[in-house]
Amino acid sequence: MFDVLTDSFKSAINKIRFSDDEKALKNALETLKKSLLKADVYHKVTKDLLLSVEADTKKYGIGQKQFLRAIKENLTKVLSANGNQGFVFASKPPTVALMMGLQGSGKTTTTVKLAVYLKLRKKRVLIAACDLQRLAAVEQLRQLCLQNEIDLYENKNEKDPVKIAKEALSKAKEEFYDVLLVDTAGRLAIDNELMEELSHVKNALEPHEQFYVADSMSGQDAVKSAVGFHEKIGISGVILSKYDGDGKGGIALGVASQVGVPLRFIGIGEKVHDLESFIPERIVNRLMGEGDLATLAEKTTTVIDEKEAKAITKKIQKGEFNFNDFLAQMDSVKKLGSMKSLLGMIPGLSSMAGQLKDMDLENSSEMKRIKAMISSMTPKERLSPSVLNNSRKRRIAQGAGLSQIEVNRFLKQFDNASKLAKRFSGKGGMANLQSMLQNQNRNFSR
Ligand SMILES: Nc1nc2c(ncn2[C@@H]2O[C@H](COP(=O)(O)OP(=O)(O)O)[C@@H](O)[C@H]2O)c(=O)[nH]1
Ligand SMILES: [Mg+2]
Repeated sequence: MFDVLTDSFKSAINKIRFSDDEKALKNALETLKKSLLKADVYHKVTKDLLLSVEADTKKYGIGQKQFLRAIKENLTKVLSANGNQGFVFASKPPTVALMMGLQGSGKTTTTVKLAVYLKLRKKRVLIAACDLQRLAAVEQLRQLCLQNEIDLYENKNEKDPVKIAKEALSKAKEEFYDVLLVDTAGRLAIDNELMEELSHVKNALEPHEQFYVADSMSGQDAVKSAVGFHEKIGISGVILSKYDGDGKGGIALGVASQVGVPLRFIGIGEKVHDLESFIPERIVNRLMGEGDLATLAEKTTTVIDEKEAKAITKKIQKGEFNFNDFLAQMDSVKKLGSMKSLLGMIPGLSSMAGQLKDMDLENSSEMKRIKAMISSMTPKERLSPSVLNNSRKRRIAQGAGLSQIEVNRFLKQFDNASKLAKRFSGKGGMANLQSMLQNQNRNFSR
C-alpha cells in the first residue's frame, strides 16, 4: 500500500554509499525531494523533512546507515502528532466515537470497518444511525451491519439526530457495550448547518474520539477540510479512506503535521476488512521496506484462535492436514485482508507486494473451483485425502463440473502444499518461506 513512497526512499538511500561526502548527500536529498513531490507529499512537509534529514545526517556523519537513521527518526516525527494511536479505549466503557466527514468520504463504510476491526478484537460494538439527511443512508448502514453481524441502533420515528445519538448512548450504557460508533450526516462541502448539527450531537454525547474520515482521492482538499473540521468542531484523529485508489499515497505523510492530530487508520479497499491502523513507528518500517511483523502478528492473532493454531500445526507436522482444515484456514486468511497488504508486512517480501496484482483470494476463479471440488467430496474424503482413487476423482470432477485433469492438478497441489507446510512448521519456517517466495518471484519476473 505504500509502494510509491517506499520506492522514493529506496532510490534516495541507494544514492549514498557506506561512507560518503556532502556531494553524495546532496544528490540523495535531491532524489528524495523529487520522488516525494512526485508522490504528492505536500511541499512544505517535504521541505521540512529534507532539512532535518540533512542536518541529522551531517550530525551523525555522512553514510548510508546514518542517512537511513535520519530519515527514519524524522519521518517518525512527521507522522506523529499529540494524541492517541490506533484505537484507544476509554477507562470507563462505552468508548464513544463520533464519525464525521463530507458526503461520500467513506464515513459509513469506515464506521462498519472499525466495528468489524473491534469485533475481531473481542469488543462489543454498537453503531448509531445518525445520518438522517439521505434516505438511503440508514438502509445502507442497516445492510452492512446485518452482513457483518454488528448491532445497530436506529429510530425510524425520530428526525433529530441528537435525540437518536442520546438514545443510542443510553442503550450502549445499559447493555454494557464496549464501544459506540456514531455515523453522522455529511455535506458536499463544509456548511454552517452541518457544523451546527455535528456540534449538537457532539455536545450531547461528549465523545472520547472525534474521527474525521477524509477521502484520500481528493488530495490536499481532504487535508484542508480536516483542518476546517478541526477548527470548527475539533477532531481527535483522521482516518484516510480510499487509500487504495490513490496511486501516489503522499497524502498520508502530511496529515499529522498539517492537521495537528494523528492519522489513526487507513482504509485500503471497499471490503470491511480493508482497514489498517496507522502506528508511526511501524509505518516507518514499512515505508523503508523493512516490513511490520508487529502488525502482522497482531492481525493473525485476531483471526486465528491460538488453540486452533496449535492444533493445526500439530496436524500439519503429522501429515494429517485435510480438506476441512484447508477450508477453515482459507476462511481465516480471508479475514486478514488482501494478500498484497499482508506481504508488505513481511520483512524482505515487501518489495514483492508491489509487483503482485491484488489477488482476491476469495473471488478468484481458482478459489471457486477449489471450493466446488471440496464440496463434491464426501465427509470421509475431506478427512482423509489419501482415499481418493480414480473412480472417486471422476465422481468429484463430475460433481464440480470440472475435468479430471483439473481435479488431479488440485490434488497434487494440495499434496505439495501440505508437504511444504510440514517443512515450514518446524524451525526456520519463516526463512524457508522467504527463500521459496523469492525463488518464485524470480521465476515470475523471468
Ligand atoms: N476503494 C475504496 N472504496 C471505499 C473505501 N471507503 C469507502 N469506499 C467507498 O466509497 C463510497 C462512499 O462511502 P460511504 O461510506 O457511503 O460514504 P459516506 O457518504 O461518507 O458515508 C462507497 O462506494 C464505498 O464503498 C476505501 O477505503 N476504498
Ligand atoms: Mg454515510
